[in-house]
Amino acid sequence: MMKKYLWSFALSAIVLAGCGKKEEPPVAAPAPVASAPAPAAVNTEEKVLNIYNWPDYVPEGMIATFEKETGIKVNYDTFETNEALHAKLVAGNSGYDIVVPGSVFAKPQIEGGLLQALDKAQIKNLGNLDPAIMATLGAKTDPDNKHLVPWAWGFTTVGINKTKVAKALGKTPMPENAWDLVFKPEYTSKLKSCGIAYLDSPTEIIPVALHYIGKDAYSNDPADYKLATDMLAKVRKDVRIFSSTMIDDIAGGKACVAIGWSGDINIAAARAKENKSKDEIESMLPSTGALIFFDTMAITKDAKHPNNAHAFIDFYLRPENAALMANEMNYPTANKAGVSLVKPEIAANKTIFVEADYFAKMIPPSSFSNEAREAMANAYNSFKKGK
Ligand code: N2P
Repeated sequence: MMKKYLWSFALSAIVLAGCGKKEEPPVAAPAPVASAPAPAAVNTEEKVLNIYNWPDYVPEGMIATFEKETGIKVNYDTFETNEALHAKLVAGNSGYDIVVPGSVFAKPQIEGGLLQALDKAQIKNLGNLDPAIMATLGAKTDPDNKHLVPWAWGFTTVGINKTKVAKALGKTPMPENAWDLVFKPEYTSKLKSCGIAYLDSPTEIIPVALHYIGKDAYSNDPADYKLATDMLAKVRKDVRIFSSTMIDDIAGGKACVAIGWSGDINIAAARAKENKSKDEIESMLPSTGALIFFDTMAITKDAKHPNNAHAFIDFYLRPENAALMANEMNYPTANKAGVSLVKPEIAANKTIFVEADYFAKMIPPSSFSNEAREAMANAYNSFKKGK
């Protein structure tokens, strides 16, 4: 029992230490409902909800259950990068009610007025969330937790097809730091034969590269991006795929090593097993740490169905739905009430619910200025073009 929660305490400790506030009080659960409740407001919105989320993030059947229960028809679309979602929000009139940005992007989106404040009275399950995680989000990204509700969290790391990597490396032993497999020419020159894949997004790759060269992963200094891309240029010719279909690429054998997201790598591992592949796929815990992300639900400023959006957020926050997400998508949930419902084999998987000592090494998310993000995109695009 105790052990399960260690990561969340560790998380709040590092993140809060990082911003010089050691004793941030945890966010209080919403006050209990008064004895004479006001009659529930009638939701007169048309029975439609438009959701925009990452692929492979919602358990099968969850949307159908919500639709059946509420009579609300959900249009569920997916995006592959924070950049793609951000561009839609900045353009306006996205048509989406709920979006799920990473916290790194949610911060400028809140500041830019692209997301609306939640009506917490409509989200009675808010108290199920882990106060330590909410305090972290509140301190770094969303003051007073006004806009964001975590969907899941996870980390960007190295995924490998152990069988193929061992074969391609031959006599060269596995490096101590798994990041070497994707960034060090000594390894990439060998692994290119079985396929190296990178996520296809500046804000996924440059921060990891910055971390690898010993810089702040969330540096806002373009000079640092230059150093990161100098390092990346040395391995560019060895990178086969810039991927937006990483699960298939790893499980289907197109890539033997990848920079990817922890849960997706675990999904690929499970899929390979289902397909009776003899290859073993593993999500690594690099010795210098991996990069944590939080993906958060928010309601767009111009949402046409804000009441339906609140109803869905409340539905998702039921402990059993949070546990379903962790069980099926292999990402840890920020829903404390749901943690005890997570299957033992998922709870025990150290690449999903990582142990406290590894947690302490991980790099918590921060954010970038708009100018820095642009400079990063330019650096990334020239890296990708090989120029
Ligand atoms: C989707 C995972 C998204 C994680 N399967 C990165 N934000």
